[in-house]
Amino acid sequence: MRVFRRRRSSVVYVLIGCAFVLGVIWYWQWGADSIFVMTDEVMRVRVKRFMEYQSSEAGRSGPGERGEPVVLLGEEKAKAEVLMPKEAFNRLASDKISLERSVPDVRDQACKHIVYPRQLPTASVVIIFHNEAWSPLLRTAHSVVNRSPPQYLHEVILLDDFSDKDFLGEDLRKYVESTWPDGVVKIVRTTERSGLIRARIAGAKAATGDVLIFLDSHCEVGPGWIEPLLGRIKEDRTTVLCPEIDLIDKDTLQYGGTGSFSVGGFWWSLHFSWRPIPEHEQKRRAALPNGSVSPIRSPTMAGGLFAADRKYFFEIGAYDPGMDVWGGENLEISFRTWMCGGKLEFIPCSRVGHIFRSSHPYTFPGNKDTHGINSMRLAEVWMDEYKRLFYTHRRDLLGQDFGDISERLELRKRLNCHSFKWFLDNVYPEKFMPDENVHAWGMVRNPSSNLCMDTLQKDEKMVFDMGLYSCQNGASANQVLSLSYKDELRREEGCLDSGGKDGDKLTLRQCNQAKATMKWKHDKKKNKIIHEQSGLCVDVNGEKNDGHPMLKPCKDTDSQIWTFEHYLD
Ligand code: LR7
Ligand code: MN
Repeated sequence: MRVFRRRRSSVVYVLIGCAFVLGVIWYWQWGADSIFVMTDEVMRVRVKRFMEYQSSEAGRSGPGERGEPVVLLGEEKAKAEVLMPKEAFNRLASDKISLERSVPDVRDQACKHIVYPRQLPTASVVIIFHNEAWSPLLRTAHSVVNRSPPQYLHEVILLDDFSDKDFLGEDLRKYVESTWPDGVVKIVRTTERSGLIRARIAGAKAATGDVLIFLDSHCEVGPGWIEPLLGRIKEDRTTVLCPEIDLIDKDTLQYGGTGSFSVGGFWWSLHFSWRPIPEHEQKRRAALPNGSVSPIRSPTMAGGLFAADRKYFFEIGAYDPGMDVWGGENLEISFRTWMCGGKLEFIPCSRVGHIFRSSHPYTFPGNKDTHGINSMRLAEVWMDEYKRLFYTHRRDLLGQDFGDISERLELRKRLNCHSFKWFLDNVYPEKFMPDENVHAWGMVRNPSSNLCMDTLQKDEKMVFDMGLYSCQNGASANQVLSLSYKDELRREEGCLDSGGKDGDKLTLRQCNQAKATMKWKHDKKKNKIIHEQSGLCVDVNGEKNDGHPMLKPCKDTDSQIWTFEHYLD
């Protein structure tokens, strides 16, 4: 009896086992196959569409084709000007241009000879938008579909960050469904205004391709843009990559190519800056294959346009979800990528155009200074003692509430990231620190007048004459100057220069170590500031002061006495 029962149950097991094996075989043979058949069909549609666009592109004609400018005249011009303040770009010109216009191939010749592996990871292109105008948004989507080989384009996600413009609701849905019935373009919507940082996180979470590529909602991608990004990530999944950003003119929508001469930097006020590719990086690249178009290591990125392995993006902490609306996330992801073991690179052979607008065509809920508060979070989590240099610029922010950063601090610990000093030493050694490795820094004061040298709010990227203003006792970043070990009187990027004649003003312009007219001597006993080349002294220009320090023959007078706020030697 017992034996029989055991035998019967083993028969059941064998039957279950057989059923399972048959099931697996069936799935392999038919189930999986039918899925493949479906995919093949969709892929066929996509390949056909791609080939059709590619072969028709050269013959296209109409306004703005090949990225040419659209110039409006008469009544249209007047209308466009009325719209300008609201849209911050020429919407009428944009609306005249085909959503599928061609753009010029601005790549370096050398790019066209690079052969990428046939097997590349697939991309989810995430385009976030809040109240974007119709034509730039859809032109972005069309350009991605038309210029990305279908086998690499897993999907395009239009991530609507709670727009309230009517046409971005049903109309957009219908347009997308009828234009791309194969489903390659998808719309995902947030249920509240998230701001661009959380919107990107939502887009990344919705994505299922191997690689994430983020774009702003007013871009056009260039020919061959996607392969160099996917190829490099296949080579090294810890790279975060930016295409080279071309300029789409906000007035004429002209697509203009830029060269590959710049990398990203930052101001201590935590705004992004462009700077020339440093020499050490040029040297490193020269030794690489395809040297002139090889990836360029960059300390930071502008923010909107980049690619990362999807899993890696989340491994290194995606974004700080505590950041609101706009600003700061670009430097945060840059510092974090480098400090936590990744690399940030610009890819010269991948070109994407972006409309640079004059202002934001959307509201900031609560009128908050989101760049300021987001940057506080960035400084507090990632910049260690160097956050002091940010607060020098933003004393107004001291004591303001920046929310809870404990999870980001934990992330930094968990990933065992380098210090900010490591980042400065290894990734951005050119970065000038106003209060380190200098003889003296801070306010430069003429005690008898209590006037201090002052930029008078002028933009340091411009050339201007240094001014004078009543000393603000360390409260104004406009009065911070440093006397460097190289005898420069300088700010972050600009140095004081002078023609060296009696009465010449002190002009702030891009530092240049080769320039003898940019060298100054100061000793704290005599308290003079001497222009080395001419031997003249900086003078507050006495009673006749016109708001500018100037060079005068040296003499024993109060108007030539200067003290620095801090002396380090
Ligand atoms: O609340 C918002 N929700 C959104 O979805 C606010 C904005 N957005 C969308 C918006 O529709 C757009 O697609 O976010 C995107 C970026 O906003 P923009 O275009 O107003 O920003 P920007 O181009 O002026 O600013 C740059 O810096 C930002 C800092 O937060 C972002 O990182 C932007 O992506 C970034 N843009 C670029 O890097 C493009 C190249 C510019 C350069 C140099
Ligand atoms: Mn933008």
